[in-house]
Amino acid sequence: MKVDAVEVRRLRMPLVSPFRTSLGTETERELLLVAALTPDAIGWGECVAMAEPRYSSEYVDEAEAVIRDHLVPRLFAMGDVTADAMAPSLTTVKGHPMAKAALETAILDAQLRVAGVSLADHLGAVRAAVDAGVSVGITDSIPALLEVVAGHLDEGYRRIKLKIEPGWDVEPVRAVRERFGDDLLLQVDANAGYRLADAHHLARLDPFELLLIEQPLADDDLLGHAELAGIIATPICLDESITSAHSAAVAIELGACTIVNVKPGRVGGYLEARRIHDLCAARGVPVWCGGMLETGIGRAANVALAALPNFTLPGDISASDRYYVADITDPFVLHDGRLRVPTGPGIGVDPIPDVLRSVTVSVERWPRP
Ligand code: OSB
Ligand code: MG
Repeated sequence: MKVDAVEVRRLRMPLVSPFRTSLGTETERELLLVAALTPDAIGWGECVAMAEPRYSSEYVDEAEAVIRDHLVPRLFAMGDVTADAMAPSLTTVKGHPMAKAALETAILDAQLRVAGVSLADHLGAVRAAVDAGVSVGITDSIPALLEVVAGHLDEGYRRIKLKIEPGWDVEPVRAVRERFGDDLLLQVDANAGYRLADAHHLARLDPFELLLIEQPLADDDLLGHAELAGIIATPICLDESITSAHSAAVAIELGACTIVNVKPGRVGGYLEARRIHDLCAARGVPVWCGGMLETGIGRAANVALAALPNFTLPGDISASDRYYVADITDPFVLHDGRLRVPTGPGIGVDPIPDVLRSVTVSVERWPRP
């Protein structure tokens, strides 16, 4: 495939409500959208880097610079571009998986649109709809939390994830369990907010039969997670620690986790995400699809990924209105607690030009030299 130009636009979209985690509070989403302009199709990829490097080292300003100065020149040097050849062609740039994932996804989308194949089919999806979970931020009080959770359950969400941090863990979990009962699928996410010395405190979550605890310890502390797994009964799931299929294999081998959160941006793209899915399936480790407050563009691709067979737990894949008043695509909506997997070619959705224009703060375009 020939790529005539790459366009990167920066969007700024207010969130419907502030999202507080152990990392900080987000009130708006600033993000990059990558478009690959080819003779026969435009392909789209969303870069999930956030405005500040709190979740991982990547952030919007540097992702834009890396795409412009290091990734796009390598893309044009490829001549004939295919999605499969992208990652090998970008290995001389270390790191920056979110920037790489956005560009690879734009290429993959364009390629699949030309071939008339949906991303879901290309990846090996086996479901027409995926269970929707929702990630609930830290609130000012337990009554406020119960109100937010009750609202999401009324909407039909099939799983609740509570963000936790030291000082906001056992009591909110107890309150949600007591109010909504033992059948609620409930899990927590610490975003690396604890230390191994907190192990006995985290064991106090054991009686609440959580599906999992996500990333309790530091990103690089696989041995700590393995040790923690021997102390707490709640299954450990890793998010930040898993950066590739290789790191997933190591984490599983060490006993650092028994469940994996797959975020395509964190691992460099949907092709690596599928490799992690396959590797985990072969080892009997369930996976689920994480989220990064995506717009409809990133969400469409995540929904396709979550339709693969070993995505057996509900993902952080919520309806558009949980994040944005007006999404840049037709909104994803809940149908009986599920989101439908797009069936059109590529990611199966397109930005709505007027909405896209209204949230765009800048556009850069680099033609093939
Ligand atoms: O840790 O899973 C996380 C959002 C931004 C950064 C990190 C995380 C999250 C979420 C939200 O939990 C998931 C979503 O998009 O709904
Ligand atoms: Mg997480």
